[in-house]
Amino acid sequence: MAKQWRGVIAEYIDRLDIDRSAPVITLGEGGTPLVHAPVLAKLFGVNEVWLKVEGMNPTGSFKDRGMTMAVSKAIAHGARAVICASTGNTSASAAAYAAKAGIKSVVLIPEGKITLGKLAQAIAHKAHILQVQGNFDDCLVLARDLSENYAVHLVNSVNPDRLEGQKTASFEVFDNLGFAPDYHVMPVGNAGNYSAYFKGYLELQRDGFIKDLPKQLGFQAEGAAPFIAGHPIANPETIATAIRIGNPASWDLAMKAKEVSGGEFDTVTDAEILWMHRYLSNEVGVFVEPSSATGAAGLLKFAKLGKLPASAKIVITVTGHGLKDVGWALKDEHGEEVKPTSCSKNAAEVAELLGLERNT
Ligand code: AN7
Repeated sequence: MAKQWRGVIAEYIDRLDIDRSAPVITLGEGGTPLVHAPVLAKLFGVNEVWLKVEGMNPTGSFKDRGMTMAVSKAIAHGARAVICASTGNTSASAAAYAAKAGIKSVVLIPEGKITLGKLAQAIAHKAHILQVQGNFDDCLVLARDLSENYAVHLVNSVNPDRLEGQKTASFEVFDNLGFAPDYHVMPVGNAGNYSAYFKGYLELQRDGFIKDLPKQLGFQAEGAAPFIAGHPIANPETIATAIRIGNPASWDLAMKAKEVSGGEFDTVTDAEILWMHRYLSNEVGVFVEPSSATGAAGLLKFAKLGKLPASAKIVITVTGHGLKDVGWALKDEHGEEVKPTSCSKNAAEVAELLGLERNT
């Protein structure tokens, strides 16, 4: 019988801050594909590129790695309910893991600003959903307030259990490649994931597996780029709703990760994000939600600026699945709705329509 991947807690129990005897709430998260992408290496003019495809997690985003830890620990602490603020993916994940654990989930989402796919997930996993009249940052303030004063356990990435679980992605990259990349690139919202990868790589270095840390490049959408502004933003705006965040929760951790790794933060425009979103699905075969294309879009910007050495080996984390936000995929590059062509049931007519040559 083939062995099944057991989820990040069982796979990395020796390297995680959790008791061996603790309850484990898992949906089999982690073990995601590292897809070799020579097409991108050529586009960026570098040696090698791989995509860490985090949309292949159980709820379709990287959040599951942290949620298995956060919900397992919540159960160990006797929690009967979890709460989170979310731009969509955290809420989908929290709702699923709470369902698996048999406890209640409460999710606070910015009114009208999460994708239908993510909302459907929270509904499907029977979350108690509240649309807050405000943005993600307002939702997080409210979630923190409620968890400090009421019997509900916070599972946003300000909870260190989340980052502890998410660091396993660095372990997998090293386990798959046998080395650490020169650069690790990703989108940045709250910078929880950026900080978690750093934690993972730092532990790999401490334990003697790698010599140098990957330089971590983090990209934000131009209209929601507090790290580039150098201060929180009051009204973040971008089509990449997952990263529509103005006051990142992991500010200090991320600044340290950037400095110690020799990394950088920069911005990309919504148009650059949408271009790369299409390119990844058209040319690489990997369908991601727009926000997840932000890292690769930023790398193209860096390539054009001549900032990437030709010898570079690069891993890009694509954070969430394309099916979460299908609206952008259903439009062409001019913004026109794409409709499949109608046809008859006649083979000769269809062959002509397709321009197929007859077999000789
Ligand atoms: C697809 O779900 O913040 O920098 O509430 O869903 O760790 O915040 C999502 C963030 C990147 C940014 N890509 O990660 C939420 C939420 C996707 C995301 C990010 C998010 P962080």
